Amino acid sequence: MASVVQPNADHVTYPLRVVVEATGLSEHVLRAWERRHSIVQPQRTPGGSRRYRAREIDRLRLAKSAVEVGHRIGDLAQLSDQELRAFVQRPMSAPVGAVERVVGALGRFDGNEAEREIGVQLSALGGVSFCRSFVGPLLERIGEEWASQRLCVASEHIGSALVRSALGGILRANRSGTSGPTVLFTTLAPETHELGALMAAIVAGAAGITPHFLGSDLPVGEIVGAASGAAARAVAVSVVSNGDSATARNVRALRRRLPRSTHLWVGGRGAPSLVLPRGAEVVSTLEDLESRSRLLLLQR
Ligand code: B12
Repeated sequence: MASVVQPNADHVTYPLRVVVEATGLSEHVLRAWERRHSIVQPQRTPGGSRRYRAREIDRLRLAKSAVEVGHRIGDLAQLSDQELRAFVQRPMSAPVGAVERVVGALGRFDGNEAEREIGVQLSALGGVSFCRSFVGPLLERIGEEWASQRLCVASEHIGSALVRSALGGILRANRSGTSGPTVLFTTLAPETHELGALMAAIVAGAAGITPHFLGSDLPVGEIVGAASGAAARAVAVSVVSNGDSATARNVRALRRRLPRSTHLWVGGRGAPSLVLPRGAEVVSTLEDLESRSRLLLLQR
């Protein structure tokens, strides 16, 4: 991609008008990308007008190209320019084929092939995009195939075990280097679906939180004890099964027993159908969780 402005000249800066022209991004989109995602951080004149360096203009053009091939700006903002370039060459449709290949391999009980494909996607996408763009759709497909009896329970179990292992690896690899506030991730008894909580822990960890993953199916008292012992600023529970009255009861008990200053975040596909007590918040998506995590960092 040829640059329209002088490369490597940080002392030369350009006004917004030039950036709009050079990138093809509207002023509105530019401001949104900066405000919400900090994709670049332009300098300001004493009068408050934005001034962009050449490398920032190039970065914006790269980000625009990546968005045009289907990536989400929220997934791109923290990437280096080199990583952005790799994303431009990797259209988002790739994981669709990959999901089908994994499901096919599971149907043949070919765990090696499924594991190989999962590994390819992890190294291509990186931890956070792997969770969002690949694991989410994969579990959805496995669930559909299982519900319509095209995939048996044994195949589903192979898939769950492989995903569990990949997600655990990401969490372990990211463990060092986090110093942000502690958030616990778990599921309340009798919820045994643990993968959503694990994905949430990874995404929050990447946003600067120190995630503690407690596994699944925990009684309220255990979570309260862990929150106190770990001085957690928030507890995030994943609710996947729909309409389980015990889970709803346990969310209420958990809110009652946690200190008021400890946030209680409830996510997962079953969360919107719960009647939540005051002080418990539905955090619907992994993107919402990123925003909550950043807010928590600011409140330190
Ligand atoms: C893997 C799996 C299992 C595995 C779980 C293994 C494990 N180690 O976790 C096992 C075999 C144990 C299992 C058991 C059961 N399962 Co199951 N399972 C699934 C499957 C395929 C994936 C589940 C999963 O992890 N989803 C979690 C994430 C990926 O999805 P999500 O909830 O939409 O979450 C998204 C966001 O909300 C966010 N998120 C999730 N959690 C959180 C938390 C926070 C804080 C935040 C911010 C965000 C967030 O992340 C996701 C991003 O995409 C689903 C299919 C599906 N589509 O989910 C069925 C599914 C959930 N299971 C189902 C059923 C029926 C069962 C069983 C009742 C089956 C049975 N007869 O025994 C049992 C119940 C177990 C129990 N008591 O809890 C149904 C639930 C239907 C319903 N209406 O409740 C589903 C939907 C399958 C289907 N299509 O019918 N299951």
